[in-house]
Amino acid sequence: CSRHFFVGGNWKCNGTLESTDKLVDALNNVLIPSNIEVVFAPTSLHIARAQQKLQHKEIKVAAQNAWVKGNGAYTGEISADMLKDAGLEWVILGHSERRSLCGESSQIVADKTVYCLKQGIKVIVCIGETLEQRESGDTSKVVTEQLGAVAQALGTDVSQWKQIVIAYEPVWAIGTGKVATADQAQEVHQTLRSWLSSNTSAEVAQSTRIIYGGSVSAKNCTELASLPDVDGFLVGGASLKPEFADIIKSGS
Ligand code: G2H
Repeated sequence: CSRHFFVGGNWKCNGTLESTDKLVDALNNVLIPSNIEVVFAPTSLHIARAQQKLQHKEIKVAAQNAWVKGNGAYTGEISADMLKDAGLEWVILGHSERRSLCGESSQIVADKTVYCLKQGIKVIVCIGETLEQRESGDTSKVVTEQLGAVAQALGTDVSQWKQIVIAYEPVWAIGTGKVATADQAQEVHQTLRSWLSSNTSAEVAQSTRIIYGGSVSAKNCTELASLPDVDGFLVGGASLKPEFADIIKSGS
C-alpha cells in the first residue's frame, strides 16, 4: 500500500547527555530502508544534543509535547514556534501519560494539533483506551471520540491529514510488557480507518497512517507490522535499547 511505514521512538522522561550520545551514535549506524520513516523523541533538554550528534539524514528528532499556543507567559512550556525554529519536524501529542497524568483532554490535544500544523510541525496524535474501558466494551467509542476531536478540527482536507500520524496505544499495553494481540490491534486499526472513511473521506482513510504503540519489541514487531492496517509503531522502552534497529527494519 502507499502508506509510508513510520517508526517513532519515544524516550519519555529518560536520559542523560551520555546516554543520548550513545543512543544517537547507535542510530547513526542503522541502515534505514527507503520505505521507512524514522523519528525519535528525546526529552526537551536532550533534543539539541541529539540534533548535534545525529548524522543520519533519514532519521529525524521529534519533541514529546508542545504548548497549545505560541510564545508567551506559559512557564515551563515549549511552543511549536520554538520547535520549528530549532529545526524539528515532528511532535508527539496526546500521549496517554499526558492525558492521564497532566489532564490533557481530547479538545486540548486537537487544539494543540491544529496549532502545531499551522506552524509547520507534523504531529503524532496518540489515542487509546484503558483496561477498564476495554473490559466494559467501550474501546471503539473511546478511540473514535479521541480521534473525532482531531477530525473535527482538521476537517476533510487530505493535505492536513498527511501531516499527522495516528498512534493507537491501548493504555493497558503501555510499558506493561502486555502487547495487544495481532487480532486486537488489527480490529481497532480497522475500526479507526473505517471511522475515518465514514466521517472524513475514503481518501483520508486510505492515506492516513495509523501506527501501534504499547510494549512493541523486537519479538512482537514482525507479526504486528504485517497487519494490513498497522502502518508502523510508536516505541517506548524498546527505543532505548539496541532492538529499536530491529523494530525499524520490521517495516521493510
Ligand atoms: C507507549 C509506548 C511508547 P512502551 O507509551 O509511546 O511505550 O513501548 O514502553 O509501552
